[in-house]
Amino acid sequence: MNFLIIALIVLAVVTVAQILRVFELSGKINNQDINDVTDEDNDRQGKYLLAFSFVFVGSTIAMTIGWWDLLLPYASSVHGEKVDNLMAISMIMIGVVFLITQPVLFYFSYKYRGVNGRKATFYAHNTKLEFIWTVVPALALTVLISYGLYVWNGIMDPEDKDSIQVEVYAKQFDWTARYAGADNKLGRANVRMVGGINSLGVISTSAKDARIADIDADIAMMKQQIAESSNAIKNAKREKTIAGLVKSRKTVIALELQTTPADLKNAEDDIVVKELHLPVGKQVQLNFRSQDIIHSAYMPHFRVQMNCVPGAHTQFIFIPTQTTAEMKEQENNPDFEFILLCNKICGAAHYNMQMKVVVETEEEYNKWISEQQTLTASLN
Ligand SMILES: [Cu+2]
Repeated sequence: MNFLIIALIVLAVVTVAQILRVFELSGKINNQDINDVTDEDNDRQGKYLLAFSFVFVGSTIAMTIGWWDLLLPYASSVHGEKVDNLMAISMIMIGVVFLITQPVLFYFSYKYRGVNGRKATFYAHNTKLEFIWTVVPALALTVLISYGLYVWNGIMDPEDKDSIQVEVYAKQFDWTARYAGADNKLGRANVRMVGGINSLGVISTSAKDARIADIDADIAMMKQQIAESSNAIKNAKREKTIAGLVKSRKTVIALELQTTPADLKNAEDDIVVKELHLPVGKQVQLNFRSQDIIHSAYMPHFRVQMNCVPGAHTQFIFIPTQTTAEMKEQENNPDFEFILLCNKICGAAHYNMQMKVVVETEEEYNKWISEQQTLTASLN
């Protein structure tokens, strides 16, 4: 099949070359050079250009109207409205400029299409004109960028309210959320504490005890295997594994020792879940971490996006304004769900790296959170 396709392409190229050759030869017979540009050629090309301008501008307008309903619904967050306004103003300015400049560009190309003997005017310089086309776009861009920075600063530096603290943890290829519990303070975490149920590596005394118990069980198992086996090569490997486990054990103990009693206490009531629940109208601070590579937490309906960087802490503060139930009604779609998805191509299953987000009333949220088990409880 591939061979046939290549053969077909080669044949097509040869055919075109042969046809051109025929034109050239027939031109020679009639004492014409086919490279000469005639007035008919110029006229035809000019009209093609005009026709293309209608297709180009027309299809741009048609696609904008036709795919309008693919745009996101109105923002479901307080700052989202400002982002949408910024976007709308930019798009209106771009649209107006596009609709003026493109038709003019094509029309003049058509109007002054080549005619044998016509000479182009040599117009080298006009200070006034250059001043206008420099100052007008500069002013427009200054206004847009200043407004953009103003909006951005307002979003990144929100009013200081008591935000609900939630951690959003990214790894290939899923999301996990951690709620701060009754104290609204997240405990510290470290990737070296990751193990068993403690998938986020939260540092607490009970997490340490559970991890040490796991490691001790592994060491005991390895030792037993060594005692029962006479395979020297396999046993040497097992000894190496034990050495690694002993090192991990030391690290886990050190991590707990280095954590302040207050931080250890903060971690005890943390709640780890696989679904993000947010109360409507309340300020939320999402704190992002990543276990492996850069991911990006994207919540399109709230106009929220933030990179999740291994070894770094990033955050985003916002206020949701609509519940999932309200959105189902507004969108006339009983299956509507808010969503958090990864917006950095992070590997083979990137497309499926998403988490459901539920926005509900404060009562519903309080009920939900009270039903969740703390990490400490699930470790015991
Ligand atoms: Cu990802």
